[in-house]
Amino acid sequence: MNVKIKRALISVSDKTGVAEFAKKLAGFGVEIISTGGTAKCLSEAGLDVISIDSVTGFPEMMNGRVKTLHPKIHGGLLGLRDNKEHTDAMEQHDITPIDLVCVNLYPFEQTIAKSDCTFADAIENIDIGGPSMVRSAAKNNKFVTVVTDPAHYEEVLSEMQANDGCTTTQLRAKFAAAAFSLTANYDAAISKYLNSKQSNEFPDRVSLAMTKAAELRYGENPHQSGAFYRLAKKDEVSVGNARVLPGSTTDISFNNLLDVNAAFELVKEFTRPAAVVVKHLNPCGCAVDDDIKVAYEKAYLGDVVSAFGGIIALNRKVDAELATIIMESYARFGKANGASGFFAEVIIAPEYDKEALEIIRTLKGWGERVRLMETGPISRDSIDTSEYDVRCIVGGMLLQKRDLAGWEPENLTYPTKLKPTEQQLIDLELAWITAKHVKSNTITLVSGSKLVGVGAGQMNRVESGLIAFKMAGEKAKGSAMGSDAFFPFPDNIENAAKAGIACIVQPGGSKKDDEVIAKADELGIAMVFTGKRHFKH
Ligand code: 93A
Repeated sequence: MNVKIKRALISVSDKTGVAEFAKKLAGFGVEIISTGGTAKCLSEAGLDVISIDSVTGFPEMMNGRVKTLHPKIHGGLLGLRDNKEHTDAMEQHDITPIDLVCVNLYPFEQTIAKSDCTFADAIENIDIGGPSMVRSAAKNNKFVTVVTDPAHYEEVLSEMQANDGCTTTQLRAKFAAAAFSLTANYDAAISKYLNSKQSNEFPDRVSLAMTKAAELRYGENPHQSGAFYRLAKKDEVSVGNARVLPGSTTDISFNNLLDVNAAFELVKEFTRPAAVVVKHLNPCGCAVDDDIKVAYEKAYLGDVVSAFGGIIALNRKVDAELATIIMESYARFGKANGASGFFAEVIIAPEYDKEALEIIRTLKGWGERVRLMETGPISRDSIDTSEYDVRCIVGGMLLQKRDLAGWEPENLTYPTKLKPTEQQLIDLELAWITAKHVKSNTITLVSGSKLVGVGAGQMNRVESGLIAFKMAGEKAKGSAMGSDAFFPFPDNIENAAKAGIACIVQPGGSKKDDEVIAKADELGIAMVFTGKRHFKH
């Protein structure tokens, strides 16, 4: 059935070619209704336009959110011209049929593609009235022609030309199908965008339902006061499942708790017997071995000077023998340096033997003062993956998912000519894991499954390297070096070669990787890329 176009509604965002189209429609005697911006464009082109508000009897309102959403419009689009009830209703409510709708929608996808698009911009560019008219017209395509694309203008006009100002059933059906595809795709883009904003990884609101567990001696410094709050309703001081042993001193400080957290987090990484010594949030000793006693000695000897006043973490039970070794290691250092007050601040272990406790607590000087913390079994599996990493800044706090990445052999790549040996890979693993737990910029050096050098918290990586090499001294020779992030320049590799480093593990990904690799090749250093970075701020 051919339908004569007598009245058209034109409302377009993309105004390309619309004035010429409207002029030609007017040439067929078509009356044109139009919305604000489109009406202006058409009037300026010399056309007579009926404004939308004169049809609806309402002004365009709410910044244009409501302009065409009205029964005078949708009745004119949806009313069946061959249904008496419909035509009676149209007559009764003074609704004039609209035979053609020409609409293109607010540019939602173009808007969200802009780099400076805000959420509010995106929402404002969700077209409601346009798709409603398009759907009404497309539903009623038996009588109404829906034009949703400037590319369709010519096709409509040539049909009208050929059919005395009418469109054919086939054309209307074809355009109706195109119209529903358009609105379906439009809604899909909106839903995709809105769903992408629905991150349920992070809570919208963080309520600090924390309980004061203890007031601490002081904060980071004696002129600051400090307290410990914990999430659960327990009035004991603990770090995760590391709790201060009953009978041990509870006089644990603000800085102790920070260091305990750091030491405990590192020792959890290992399956083999491992020992860690932490000072000022960074490990100064860390070693693995088949025997926990040997691991402890190695960790302690890695940096005897820094171990003084440190936090010791072990992932195996402390028995009488291990307790004796720990006590003696500190006594040795004390004697050698004429220190009377030699001590470690805290020991953290899964469990203590009765005899071990006896030995520690009866040691005069610091045995009675050291804080003992017991954790229960320690392993990578005991890491609570659901916890957030929370950091406070003035006036707010930052939440992130914890850095759970470990040593991932399947993700390693070997870019240098020289490949690491089996033994070197074992040391590279330890260099990488310890680097993860050192404040950035980080360089770690490992030799014989023992941390021998650490460059921590420097503002450039070269300086971190120099500190690590100096600290390791002779022990740097033949050692494995870890870097928490890529090398921006090859300078660090040159320094490493001078210090005698044999192999390096780092994430890779620098613009200058090629130069870094070439330098390692030139200097005979084997390098491994992990593909992941471990910044720790
Ligand atoms: O904000 S809307 O969803 N509310 C409406 O009632 C409405 N009617 C048409 N947007 C509406 N439109 C859209 O306005 C059309 O789809 C078209 O994209 C645009 C044309 O506005 P103007 O003629 O003022 O430039």
